[in-house]
Amino acid sequence: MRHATVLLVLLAACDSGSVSIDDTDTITDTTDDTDTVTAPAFVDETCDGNVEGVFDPYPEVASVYPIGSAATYPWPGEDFEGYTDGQLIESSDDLGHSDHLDVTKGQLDARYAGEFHRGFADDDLFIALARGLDGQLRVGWSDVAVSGLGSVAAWKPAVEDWSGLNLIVRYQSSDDFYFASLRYDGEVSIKRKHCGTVDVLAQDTFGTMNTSQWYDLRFVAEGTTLTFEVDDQEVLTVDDDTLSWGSAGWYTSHAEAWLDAWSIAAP
Ligand SMILES: [Ca+2]
Ligand SMILES: [Ca+2]
Repeated sequence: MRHATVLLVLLAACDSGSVSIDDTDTITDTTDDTDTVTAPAFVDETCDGNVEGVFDPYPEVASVYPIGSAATYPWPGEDFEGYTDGQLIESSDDLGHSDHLDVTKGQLDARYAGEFHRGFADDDLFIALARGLDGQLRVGWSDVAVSGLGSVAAWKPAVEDWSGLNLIVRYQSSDDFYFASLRYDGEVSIKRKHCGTVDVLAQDTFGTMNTSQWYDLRFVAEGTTLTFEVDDQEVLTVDDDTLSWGSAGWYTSHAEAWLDAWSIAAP
């Protein structure tokens, strides 16, 4: 059944404005399972097969990659100071444009706001992952804190309750990662996407999420504990042992979003 579900999600993603990442509860699995799908090499062999179109930054077997804390494998960070106003940093059309990050959905631009130099993303679905390297090999962070400043300038017409600013940890593929969300509906949540299925691990009421307000977001993975902080306050924590390492970064949905001070550090 998983093949069919993933195919539907991928098909949905082909429509402009559709989002394949979040609560796909309403997707009805109507296809049969007789299609033969050739699965690419995939790091998470616990999943029951994977289809083409899944983005996998770790295409070889997991043992190939340097796995460790962000203390062992640092990432230089992105403060958006080194660009001209309007400069393209990367888009998902060309993942080779910037070496230190991968924009796997949408586009990331540098944009000036007066004296401040920020990142800007305004796609319905935007994902950017830090790309840590050890020699030529992509690093997988185990214990890691991803943090950054985010501000929604305006919501897109397709905004949903769950739209908002999100941070990602332990991203092993576009089907396998954790994300923490500060949401349009005033909720905060920590969710797990594994084998293409999204599950809520923790959720609570945060309060109104204002536009044109900067939020200081931090998502920590340490051992099996995931913790989400907003403006230096812990808002959610939960234990889950499904994913133990991966990349980390930003995900925004249905937002014209300003980003800054993107950091990867030890918890
Ligand atoms: Ca890149
Ligand atoms: Ca900056």
